[in-house]
Amino acid sequence: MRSLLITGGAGFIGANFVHHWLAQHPDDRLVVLDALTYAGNLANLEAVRARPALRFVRGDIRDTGLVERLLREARIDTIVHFAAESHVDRSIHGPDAFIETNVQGTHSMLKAARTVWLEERTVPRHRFHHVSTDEVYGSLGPKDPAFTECTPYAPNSPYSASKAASDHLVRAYHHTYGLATTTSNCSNNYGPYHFPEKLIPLAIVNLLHGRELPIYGDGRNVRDWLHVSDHCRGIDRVLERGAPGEVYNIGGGAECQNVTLIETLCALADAAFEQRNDLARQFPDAPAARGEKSASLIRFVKDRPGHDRRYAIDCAKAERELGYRAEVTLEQGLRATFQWYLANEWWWRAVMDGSYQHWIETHYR
Ligand code: NAD
Ligand code: TDX
Repeated sequence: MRSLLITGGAGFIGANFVHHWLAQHPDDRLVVLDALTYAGNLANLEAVRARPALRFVRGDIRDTGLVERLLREARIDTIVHFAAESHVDRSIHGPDAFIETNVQGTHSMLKAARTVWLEERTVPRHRFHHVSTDEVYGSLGPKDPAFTECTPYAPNSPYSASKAASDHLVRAYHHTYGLATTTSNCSNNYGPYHFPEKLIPLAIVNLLHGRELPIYGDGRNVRDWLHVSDHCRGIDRVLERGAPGEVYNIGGGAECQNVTLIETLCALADAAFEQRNDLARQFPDAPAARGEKSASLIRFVKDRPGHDRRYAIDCAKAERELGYRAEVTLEQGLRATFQWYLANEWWWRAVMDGSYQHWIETHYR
């Protein structure tokens, strides 16, 4: 039985991971530590809130004393570290929070783990798993081979630079102090509970409201899309089979240009409105409610500064050493994600206007 501390467990991937872990490892205990920034929402954990195995603590990963206390109190043996500032556009407008949370916050987590696990020796075995990104490897040309774990780091945005710094700190704590760390660098996730500022959920919510679909630059930038359920399975494999000190790339094997991705979502919306009359009543401002093409909302807008052209992940190492393989195709995943947003309007409305947060704070103080 494991006792896990999951940082950022009220965010998009962290919450999906909490759902995954509770379903796959029902005997384990989980503590979620999350500051509930704009990106963290207890609504993401609503379906599992009553589970006795789950404890939620609102707090900041930079509070090293708090992290140490949690590690001792719950005899945590496994940290899965998701907490971060994660949106590239926000990092361009305000990099400070990215340095504070992603660099200083990760260092605070490492310091606490070193004190409690290596000095106080509270548990016989431990694992610090750090969740990182393929963006640390920089940008690929159209014919370049995909990123491997040996690709040199070349981060281009304040976000990816802060993640790169955190990866180096994790590596250093393994080599210098012997902390049993693993790191995974994954590609662009999508799926349920994805905050509607990132491309896919933003496009879904906008097209349902008849709002423009902004595509940066020429829209030919390529991302390697990974359904969040595959990412969770990948991290699970790293925890079960990964070796301390190692890094694993986790990808979806689904490269796609942004413009193609948006056109696919538009086609899914058009088909859904054609099949279901009720959708026109639920979302009367959507072009598809009037029988018009959702793609009419596409607008090519000013490019993101320093916009990376292409990401692609080579996950041969994870396949070989962990038995990892992405199971969800991009077509299946986009269809399921679109359906999830249709069925969970309460969720995206609540997280966008913060009303769920207010409700939970007044009811569960
Ligand atoms: P997210 O922005 O949805 O969630 C981040 C969570 O961290 C939120 O719940 C937030 O409240 C919490 N948080 C932020 N600052 C905190 C602090 N100082 N203390 C405690 N909690 C804090 O992010 P996500 O998309 O779920 O990403 C999770 C991790 O995965 C991040 O480390 C990110 O860099 C990495 N990643 C994400 C993607 C992706 O496509 N979303 C891809 C590769 C890697
Ligand atoms: O409105 C938009 N229009 C647009 O063209 C937005 C929000 C994005 N884009 C483009 C920029 C990217 O090429 O779409 C692509 C995807 O953008 P994001 O959803 O912002 O993701 P990205 O910048 O690729 O970073 C994501 O994947 C790697 C996550 O946000 C990171 O946390 C992760 O590390």
